[in-house]
Amino acid sequence: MNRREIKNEKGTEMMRAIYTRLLLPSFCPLLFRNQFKPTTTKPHIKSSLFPQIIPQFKNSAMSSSTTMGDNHGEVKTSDQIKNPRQVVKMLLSELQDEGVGAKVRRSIGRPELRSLDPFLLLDEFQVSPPAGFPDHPHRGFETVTYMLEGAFTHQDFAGHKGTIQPGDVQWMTAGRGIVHSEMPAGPGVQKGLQLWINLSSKDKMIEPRYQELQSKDITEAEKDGVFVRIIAGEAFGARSPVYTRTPTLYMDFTIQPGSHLQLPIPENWNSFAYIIEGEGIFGNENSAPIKSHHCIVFGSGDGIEVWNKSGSALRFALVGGQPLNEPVVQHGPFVMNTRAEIRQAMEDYYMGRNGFERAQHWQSEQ
Ligand code: FJE
Ligand code: FE
Repeated sequence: MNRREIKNEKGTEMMRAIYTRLLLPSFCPLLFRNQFKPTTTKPHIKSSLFPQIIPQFKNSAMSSSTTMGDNHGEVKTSDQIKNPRQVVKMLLSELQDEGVGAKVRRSIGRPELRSLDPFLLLDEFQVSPPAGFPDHPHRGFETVTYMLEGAFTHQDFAGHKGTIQPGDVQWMTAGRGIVHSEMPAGPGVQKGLQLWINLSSKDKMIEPRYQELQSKDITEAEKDGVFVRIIAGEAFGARSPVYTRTPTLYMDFTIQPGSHLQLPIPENWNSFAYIIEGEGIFGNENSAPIKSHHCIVFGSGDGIEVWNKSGSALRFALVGGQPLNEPVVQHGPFVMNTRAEIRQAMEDYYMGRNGFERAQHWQSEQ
């Protein structure tokens, strides 16, 4: 009996209560509904993104009670750093199973780095067909997918469809609810980064929205051997058109051997770097170089400094964001402020309400 039939035949309040209290907590295997399609053969699912409900309170490496002004006004234009941020944590992301047959290197979102307010998860994904991330929901945050190699096709329950190519970015504000599939668009390994950014309590239930930037539309800048692709925020006097509801900066830097970067980051923001390729020296010029697949968390300060003293190019993503300083209660792809709101999200998803209406009859084509 499917969800629709349950709803039609026994749609009483009592059934609803039994359904949400007793059945929902064990619904993890139903997250990727497509795996039960009779026409496709999909590998076994291991859903480590559906753990216990974990309440989190201001657990970032650093937090501040200062509130910032408007979204885009606070980035300093001068590159003078007076108080460089030091490395406070470093984490090597190791391959793990995710989605259906897919592999990800997770850094933020692992037990060692549960979250870094406002960031909830960072996955470097490597996926070959038929693996992928079939039909699944989101509520309460944004996902930012940045393609590094190959292509990924996205389809959602509102008819939104698209394929992102290398260098393209999809900035998806799930808000009150999205159900979608994210699958490799071609043969072989497709690689990228997916970042989850939390939304403040006032924004969690907004209408879903997409901002899609093709590689050719991403602002690029270069200065003294440092090349940057600006996905969000501002660097070297250039700015991205992306609107970040939770104030965020996201850069893809390539530093040539012998070059040095200084970049201001608003004082009370949290920030981290993720090394895509090569090795670099972060924070203190005399520290040991850090290699690819490491996530580097910065402490407080007014900006970052990075040196490339190796013989080959260093490429890393640099991300910063204004902490929300709100309670975080996460249950897999639902991220809210309270347990009651998580229960509500699960109920809405299963009953097809409050933004999940179209979930009832939709299935992706892939
Ligand atoms: C998932 C909820 C999810 N990492 N990296 C639960 F949203 C996902 C999920 C992803 C994902 C998708 C892409 Cl394209 C890249 C990702 C998690 O879709 F895997 C689980 N278990
Ligand atoms: Fe998703």
